[in-house]
Amino acid sequence: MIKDKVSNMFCNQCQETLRNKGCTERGVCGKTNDVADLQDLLIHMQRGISYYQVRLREVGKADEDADIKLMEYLFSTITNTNFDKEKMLEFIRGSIAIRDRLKALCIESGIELGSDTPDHALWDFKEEREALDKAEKVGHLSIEDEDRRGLYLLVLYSIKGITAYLHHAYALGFKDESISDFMNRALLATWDPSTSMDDMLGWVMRTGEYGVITMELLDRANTTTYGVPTPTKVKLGVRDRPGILISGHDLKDLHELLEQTKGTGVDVYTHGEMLPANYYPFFKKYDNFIGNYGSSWWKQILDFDTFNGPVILTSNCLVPPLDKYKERVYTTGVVGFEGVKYIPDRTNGGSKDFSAVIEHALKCPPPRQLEDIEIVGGFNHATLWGLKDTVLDAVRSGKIKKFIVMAGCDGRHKTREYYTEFAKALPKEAVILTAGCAKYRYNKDVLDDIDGIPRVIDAGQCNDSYSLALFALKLAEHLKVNVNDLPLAFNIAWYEQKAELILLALLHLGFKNMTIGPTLPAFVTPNILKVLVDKFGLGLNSSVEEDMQRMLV
Ligand code: SF4
Ligand code: SF3
Repeated sequence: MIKDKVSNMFCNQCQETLRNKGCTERGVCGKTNDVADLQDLLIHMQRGISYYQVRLREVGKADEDADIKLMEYLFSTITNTNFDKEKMLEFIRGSIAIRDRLKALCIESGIELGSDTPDHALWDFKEEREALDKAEKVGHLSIEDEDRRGLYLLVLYSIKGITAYLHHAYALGFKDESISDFMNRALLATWDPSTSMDDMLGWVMRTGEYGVITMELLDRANTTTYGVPTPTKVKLGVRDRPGILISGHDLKDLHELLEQTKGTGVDVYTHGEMLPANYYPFFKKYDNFIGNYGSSWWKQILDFDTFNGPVILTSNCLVPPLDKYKERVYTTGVVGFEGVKYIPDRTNGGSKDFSAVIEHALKCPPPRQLEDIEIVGGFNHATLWGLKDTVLDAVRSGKIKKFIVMAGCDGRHKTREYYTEFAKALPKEAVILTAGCAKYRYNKDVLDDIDGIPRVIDAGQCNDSYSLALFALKLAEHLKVNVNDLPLAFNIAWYEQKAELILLALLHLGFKNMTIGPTLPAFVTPNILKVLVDKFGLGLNSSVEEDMQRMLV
C-alpha cells in the first residue's frame, strides 16, 4: 500500500476504492484530494476532543455538545456524505474550539493533565495551507505497521458507522452516553502505538459490541417514535402532481417534511435507503406520502433526472450531482456538496424549514413514471417474531429449506450483478432476508411468496440488519440450538463504513461462516484476514454456482 508521491490523499475506506487498494488522485466517489486530506485531519481533531472528554467523563463533567459534534464530524466523513472543502475546514475549526473549551473545563475542574500532552490535544492553525500540510502527517499512513494500521482502520471506519446511527437516534431524542465514551476511548487507544496488538483486536471486537448497542438504540428510537414496521406493499408508480424526493436514512427529516407538505398539493416519495419509511405505521397517515421512486443510491444520476422535482439528501449516499438536476438538489444534516443548497439544522427545539423545497416543487412538473409495481417490506424483529409459527411450519414441511441473509449495501460496479444472479438462481425453497440498499439488486425480480411469506423479507434500512440478527438469535434460543445450526447462510454485500460496523456487530453476536463481497476491504491485511478466517470462518464470495452449492447444504 504505497501512497502516490504526486498526491496527498490516500483513502481506502469503501468497497469501490481504486483497484481495491486506495484512491490517490481523486476518489472514485468524486471526493477531492483536499477534502480527503482534511477529513484525515478532522479525524485527528476528534482524538483531541476525546483526550479531554475522557478525563471530564471520569469526574462526571463530560460535555454533551462535544459528544454530539464528534458524532456529526465523523459522520460527515462517511463515503458519499460530505464533499465540501469549506465545510471540512469549518468542522476542523469547530473541533479545535470544542477541544479548547474542554481543556479549559479540565483545568477549571482541577483535572491533572500531565506534561506529555499529545499533538491532537494541542495543534492549531491559521491558514488553510497549514491544515493541508498537517493533514498529510496525521492520516492513517503514518502508522507504519500494516497490521496495526489495518486494525486501527477497522475500528475507525466502524466507529464512523456508529456515529451515523447514533446521530439518527439522537435526532429522535434517544441517547446513550456510554457509546460516546466508548468512541472516545477507542479513538485514543487505537492511535496509541503502545497499545498491544492483542488489545487492538480487543478494540475491534468491542466496536462490534457497541455496534449492536447503537443499532438497538436506533431500533428503539425509530419504533417508539414511528411504530413497529409491519408488512407493507409499497407503490413504485407516481401521481400527476409535483413531488419531493427524499433520500438517506433520517426519519425525523421525513417526518418534518410530511408535516410541512400537508395540504400544499406536493407529494412526497422516498428514494434509496428512505424506502423503509413506508413500512412505519406513523407515516401511513399522510395522504401525500406516495411510495418509493427509483432504486438504490448510485442510480440517482438517472432517478433524480427523471423525477423532475426537488430532491433532499438527509444522509449518505450522495453522488456528485449532474448539472442537469443540480439546482434541484438540497442537502441537510451532515451532507454537503459545494454549490448545492443546504437546509439548516433545527434550532431551539424547532423543526427544519423545508418551505424553500416545497416552493421549488410547486414550480416543477410531476415525476416521470419509471415503473408501476409494488414491493413488500416491513419485517421488523417484532413483526418477524409474530410470524415465527408460520415460518417454523414452512420449515418443518420443507416448503422453506434455507434462509439467506443478503443484507448490506449496493454499489455501482459490474461485479454486483452477482447478487441479482444469485437471488434469481435461488431455488423456490430459499428465502432471502435483507436490509439496506443491497435489496435493490433483486427486490423487483423476486416477487413470489411461500404461504404468504415473501421470498424477499425486507427488514428495512441497513441498521435494521439488527432485526434480522435478533430474530435469528431468538429463534435459536426458542429451538434450543446454536444460532449457527439454523438453516441460515450469509451472503452479505458491503460498500461503506456502516456495513463494516454491521459485520463487526454480527461477529460480536456469534454468527460464523459468513460470506462477504464483492471484495474484501482493502485495509484488511493477510494477517488480519487469517484471524477473521480462523476465528470466524469469514469468507469471500466467488461464483454464483459455487456459493450456491456451499450455502444450500
Ligand atoms: Fe475512494 Fe471510497 Fe475513499 Fe471515495 S470513500 S475516496 S471511493 S475509498
Ligand atoms: Fe446504501 Fe449508501 Fe450502504 Fe444504509 S445508501 S446501505 S450504501
